Amino acid sequence: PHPILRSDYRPPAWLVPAVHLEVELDPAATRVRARLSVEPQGGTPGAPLRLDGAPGMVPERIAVDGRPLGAEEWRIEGEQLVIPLDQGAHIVDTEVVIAPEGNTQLMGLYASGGLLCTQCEAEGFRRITFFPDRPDVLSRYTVRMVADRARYPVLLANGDQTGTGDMTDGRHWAEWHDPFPKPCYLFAMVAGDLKANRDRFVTASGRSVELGIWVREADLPRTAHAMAALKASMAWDERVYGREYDLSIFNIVAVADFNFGAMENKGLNIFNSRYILADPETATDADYDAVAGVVAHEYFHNWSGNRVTCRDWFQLSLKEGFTVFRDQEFSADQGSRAVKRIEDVRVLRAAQFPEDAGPLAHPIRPDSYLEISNFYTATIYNKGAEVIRMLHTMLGAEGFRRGSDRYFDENDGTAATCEDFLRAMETANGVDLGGFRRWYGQAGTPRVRALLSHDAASGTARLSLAQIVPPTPGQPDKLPMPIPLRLALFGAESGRTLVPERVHILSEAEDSILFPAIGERPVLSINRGFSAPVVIESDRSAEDLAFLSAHDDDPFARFEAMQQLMVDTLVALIEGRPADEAAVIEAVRTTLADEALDAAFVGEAVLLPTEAFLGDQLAQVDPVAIRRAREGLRQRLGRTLEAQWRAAYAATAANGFALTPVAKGRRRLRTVALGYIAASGAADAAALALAQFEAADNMTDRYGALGVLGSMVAPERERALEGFYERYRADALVLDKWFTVQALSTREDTAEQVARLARHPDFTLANPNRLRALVGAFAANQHAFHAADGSGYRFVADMILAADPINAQTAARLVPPLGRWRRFEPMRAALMRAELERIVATPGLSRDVFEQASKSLG
Ligand code: DPP
Ligand code: ZN
Repeated sequence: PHPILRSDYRPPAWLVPAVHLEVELDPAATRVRARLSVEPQGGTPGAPLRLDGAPGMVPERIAVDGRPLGAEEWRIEGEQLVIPLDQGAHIVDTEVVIAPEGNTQLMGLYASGGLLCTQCEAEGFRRITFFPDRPDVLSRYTVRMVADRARYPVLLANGDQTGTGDMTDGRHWAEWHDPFPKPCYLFAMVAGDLKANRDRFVTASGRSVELGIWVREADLPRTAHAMAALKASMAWDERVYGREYDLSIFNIVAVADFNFGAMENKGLNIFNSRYILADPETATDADYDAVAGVVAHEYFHNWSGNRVTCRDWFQLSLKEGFTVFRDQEFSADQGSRAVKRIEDVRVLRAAQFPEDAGPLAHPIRPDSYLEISNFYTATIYNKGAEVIRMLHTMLGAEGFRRGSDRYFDENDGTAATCEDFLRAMETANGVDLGGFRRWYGQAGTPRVRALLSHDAASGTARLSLAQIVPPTPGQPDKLPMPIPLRLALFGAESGRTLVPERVHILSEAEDSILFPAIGERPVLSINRGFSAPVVIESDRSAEDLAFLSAHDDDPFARFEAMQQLMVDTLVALIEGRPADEAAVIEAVRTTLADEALDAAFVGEAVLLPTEAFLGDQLAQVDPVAIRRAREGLRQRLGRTLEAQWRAAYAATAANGFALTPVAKGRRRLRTVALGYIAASGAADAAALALAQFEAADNMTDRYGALGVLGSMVAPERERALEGFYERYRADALVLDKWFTVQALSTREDTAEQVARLARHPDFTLANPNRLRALVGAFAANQHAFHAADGSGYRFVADMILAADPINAQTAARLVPPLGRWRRFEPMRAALMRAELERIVATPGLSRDVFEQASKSLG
């Protein structure tokens, strides 16, 4: 396969201002008649019309301007239909027959449960009909859907419904028209037996919008939270960005089989049901938050993605990074800003930092790809959001808003680039973001060394800063990047603020700041609020970190100081150096005792860094040594502070379910405390966990207890797992949790259990949620996946190869854990590498898996 290069971008030779589709829906044979109005774009005379198609797709009929074409008047080249055309506008008709029920890749038109639905981003539309499948071809769509009335009573597409009617043969039809020109990746269509939770939203200018969340009838009671989140998102985008919704209908459909989390199709979002359905019995607090976050994300795309779309897929972060930033801020405004920031940074560190440090590292605006589906990454999304956040930090909220207004004004209705976004920010604010552009082109997580020295005699302090952007594949040498660092100084003795927070932009490789009038020894608080996606290397002592964890006035910085203290201690333990365990234990004790802190924050702050994150801090990963050190410290934290954990556990006892931030925080801390009580080895831990499991009136407490039990060797564990299965076996989303909790277990027999679960009648490779719930979770289990005999690697590789022919996109997303082989000690590295080699050597591999596995070997 040939790489697609960003530098090869050329504007399309032909535009398609209007599309008429007539779709006769049938699971086995759906007939699609497409009528494209095409016109040449200036400056490319003589180029034939090229329409993308899918492997094996053949047109049953082609006509130009009403005249059927003979076989010699068109050709298939690769997967493209090529039609030579005279200059000037034409009407091109094609007709194909496709089979949605055989479509296991879940791209294009496919069947899920009893539904027929579509997923077109990035390149799914070409599986539905021949079309220039690229985001810079924008068209107005009219769609006539025809289907069996009994089986598919509801027919939905983008825009407004313009007509419906019955046929004489038991079928019915519906016609939809979307007045907004859009790229084909935003096309959507759904047919099925669905019921709607209906509501209404009146926009700032007084237009009424009909809202519908469409699900199976039995799921209707689980849609209230998504609906509330949708209305809150619509109001938030008006208030914070001045963006109003623009159609009279906004529909969401939940489907059980979906590659992404959700999809922002114009006026008809299609969701993975796990990001719509929520009730206390089946969804955890984290699930509730994820539902609201994803509903907001997809809604916000209506402006950042749909009204202004991407010129080409190299610009993906233009819409994704910006929209993730928007949904993060929305969620921060709905609950605890500090806890949201902690969660987002956790995700960045768990998913993006390793990507940036490995063989698949790429800048947020990549330069090449084999398969675009592989680029829906933590880098494009989460680092992309951090890059936007840095702009927000540097320009201030008002300056950022001026820039975003300008961006939307200038680019509305067009397919834009990251450069267009940056230029709008520049002109609106009269600033030069020249150097900042390097964040778009350079991969790798910058490391910032920050050393603070104090001269008591002169009463001055000096902060020396130095940055290094590490080499990444294809990018051996990097230039320094502008790094906005929020920082402050506190007095080590007095606890006073010596230098209030300021933003310092480290633009050069090295820099220093002189602080006058610093009488007492200062303690440095830096990268507060995680103002830049970098790694800070400082020489702050355990004492100073403990001080910050108790006294910093930025809650994120307090969390960060505690994490750093824990990391320093654990890395020392892993490397066999003297470690200050007592400092960690006392800092945790102080945090638990601080009554000014809310429970949600405490629950986050007292957690030890994950085994994976610890591995990322080491020159070479030895999972056994990491686990031994971490479990040892966890046990000592559990034992030494057992009374405090029990007190926290008692103080957060559930009494009546509420979704308020306070109630959520208490549930969070409760399960964290339960985990430490279990870690202490207390004899009653399993009984306590089972009691929580059985008494729970909500999934957060129940699943929290199950998570603790999952790693125990106790009869209570089996009882809880069996009870959970019996209670929820009919609910796919909850059953996913049952698979996950076993795949994440730290027990010695996890590998065997997971192998058995892969043969369980409820396991299937065909459902992406289920595949991720078992295999994705297992690959994140640092103990079982990294078993010394390589059995974990073999299992994951086997699953990738088994899933690849069914769903290449989802299979490819399981490859990166194996791709981290270079980071591991030689024995494991060789075993991981061998599995990647076995994958690459397999005949008939998809482009998706081939790209991920071959790049991982490189
Ligand atoms: N549907 C995916 C998302 O919203 C891709 N656009 O991020
Ligand atoms: Zn998105």
